[in-house]
Amino acid sequence: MVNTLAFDLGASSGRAVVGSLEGDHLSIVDTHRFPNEPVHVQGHMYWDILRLFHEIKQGLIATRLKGYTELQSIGIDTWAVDFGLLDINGDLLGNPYHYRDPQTDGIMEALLKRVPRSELFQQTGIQFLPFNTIYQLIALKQNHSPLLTQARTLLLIPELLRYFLTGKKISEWTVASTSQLCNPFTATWDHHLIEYLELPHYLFLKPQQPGSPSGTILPEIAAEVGYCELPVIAVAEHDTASAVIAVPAQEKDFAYLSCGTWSLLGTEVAAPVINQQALELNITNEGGINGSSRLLKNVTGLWLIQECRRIWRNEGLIATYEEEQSAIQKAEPFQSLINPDDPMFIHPIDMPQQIQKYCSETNQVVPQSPGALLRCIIESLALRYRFVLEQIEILTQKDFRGLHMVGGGAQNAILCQYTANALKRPVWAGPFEGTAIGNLLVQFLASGHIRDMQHARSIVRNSFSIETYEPTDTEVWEQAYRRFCTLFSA
Ligand code: ADP
Ligand code: LRH
Repeated sequence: MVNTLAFDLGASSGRAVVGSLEGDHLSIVDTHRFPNEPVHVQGHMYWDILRLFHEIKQGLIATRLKGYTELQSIGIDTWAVDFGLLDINGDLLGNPYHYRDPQTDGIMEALLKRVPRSELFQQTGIQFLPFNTIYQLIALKQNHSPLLTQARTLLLIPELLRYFLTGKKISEWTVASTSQLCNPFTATWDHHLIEYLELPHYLFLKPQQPGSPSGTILPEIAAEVGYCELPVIAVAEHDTASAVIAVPAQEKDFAYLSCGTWSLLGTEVAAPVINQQALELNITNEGGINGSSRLLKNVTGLWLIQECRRIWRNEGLIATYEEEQSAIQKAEPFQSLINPDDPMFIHPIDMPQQIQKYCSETNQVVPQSPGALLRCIIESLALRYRFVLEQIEILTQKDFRGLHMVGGGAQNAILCQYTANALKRPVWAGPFEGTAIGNLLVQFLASGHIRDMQHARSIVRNSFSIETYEPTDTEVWEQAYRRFCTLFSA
């Protein structure tokens, strides 16, 4: 039996997960969990990066105390696009901004007046999202931020946390690809684009492929946490890339939905799909393992619910997942629908009020109770998934038999069922810890305990239970879908 450790940090929470591989069976144990709560200061929104690093050290201590004294390696994956800047001494400059920080408001639109959208897509293959690294850097430049003038190195969040552990500055491809500053064919930074934007070219280190060795934890950290000589692997450090690796698909062509704060829906392809249609559909081509591309679309996901929860918690309403599920079931179906990707949902102060505003402005019934609001969100998400899946099918000329759903959101039974209904196809839910499992699998691939991706996915099928949701009520859902498309000319 061989043990490895994954640190998997999503936008809402983080965890340390030990993976034990015995033959073709992988078992996982959570050794530490912690919330990831952004901090608002003077009109800005930051990640609490030092607290997150502290939690990683706590995770190492907790793992050792749970008896895992021998670890073959560790790896870190996190959300994408955000970064830290290091000065000439290798010290972190400032606190990394959260991708929902308002500093990028209007930046993408302004850049697209200077650079044709088609050209930027041709060069990078990345979906136009207002918070991509490219727009964050332009915002810093426009604000004459001393951070940028002082910076010598840019590290994306998983790279930064790995650097804190090892002292080594190494860029990793899957997460670098999300910046919208890379060429997806050469798997490195697009230096022409960087020069054109007058960004300092020396900030960007050549990205390494997932599975690359990245040193060992620093001696002082080893002493603090009680491990020595612990090797660190640059896994597929973008959490979504890790999630895709863990999809338990048997067939070569499959559709997945990585369901957490975001809903990432797409397929794995051998080469980037960059054409007029992909541009019009605003699809992304992020870097995957073994030179593959992740052709997918970012759909605003459970963020909508997380933000309602935050408001309701302060009002003492709805506290558990069970209460949520029962409130949804009691609410009237298809009263009001929203387009989850409307920009007004990126960072509202009060999500329930924002949804009510949206419904009122689109002349629909305004949902009042938490149950009505949740039902409106879940139905709208399921319908949006159908729209995006059909877009991906048009682009790839493929027909998918069903949808693999991984991530925390795959535990939401109503969401899984409604998605199956909307798609008129089965949904296969699980594993729920997809991102952490993908992280562990890359470590076992790097050590040679797993042969290749087919072997990796067969291990996932062999080790974790998958729940199947068959479609029901398809006629009502078909009508709702037609209404959804008319409402948003989606
Ligand atoms: P991220 O990586 O973006 O932080 P996760 O994959 O950890 O997201 O998923 C977290 C989300 O999954 C939660 O916000 C919640 O909405 C949903 N979730 C987790 N467990 C359950 C559950 N038992 N029932 C319903 N939803 C759940
Ligand atoms: C999901 C995710 C997604 C990115 C977003 C910023 O956690 O990494 O793939 O687009 O966060």
